[in-house]
Amino acid sequence: MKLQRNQIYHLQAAALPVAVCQAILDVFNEPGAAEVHSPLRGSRVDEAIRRSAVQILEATHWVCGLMRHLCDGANREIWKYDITCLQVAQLTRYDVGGFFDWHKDTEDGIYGDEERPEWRGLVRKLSIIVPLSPTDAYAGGNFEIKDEYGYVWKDPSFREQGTGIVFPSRQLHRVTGIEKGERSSVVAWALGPPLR
Ligand SMILES: O=C(O)CCC(=O)C(=O)O
Repeated sequence: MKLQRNQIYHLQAAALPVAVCQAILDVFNEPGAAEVHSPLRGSRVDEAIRRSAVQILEATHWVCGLMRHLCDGANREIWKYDITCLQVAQLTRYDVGGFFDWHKDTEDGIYGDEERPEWRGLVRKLSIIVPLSPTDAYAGGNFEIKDEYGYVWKDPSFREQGTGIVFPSRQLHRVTGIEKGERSSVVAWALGPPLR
């Protein structure tokens, strides 16, 4: 079967202007150590898997409005998933040695009663990432996506400041180690009813 479009990720060059990237960076003033999450082992800081500083922005934050806009455009073109809401956005800063190893943003788990009412019964469907740092502000720190055949997508556009990158949350992805400088990004997740 031949699919008509690349279903792995959607790219929008200069989705956010440089001034907007800077305005988002200005919001990043309460960084905390990034945690990893797994259904079996819960949430914990584990620097063998992920090393960065993060800050969560609630769904009502203006940054989430922009991320939802990028998500909707990509979703209309490619996946046409039912999306109910944006969960939250997360600002991330990677210093030298910072990275995030291969992971998925969902195991297709459905948010249950222990979660916020607006998330209950929903799953993470799409992840939206925008690199906020200028390309030459860092070395290493490459964002990559792995497909189901193990092929690693290393699109040079993934490094461009302000590019909108949208992909299904169940897709493996990573950020390689920062060798020089600092890289910041904003990530958000779109929730919707489970696929049937
Ligand atoms: O910082 C990035 O570009 C990616 C972050 C990421 O993969 C995540 O938070 O799930």
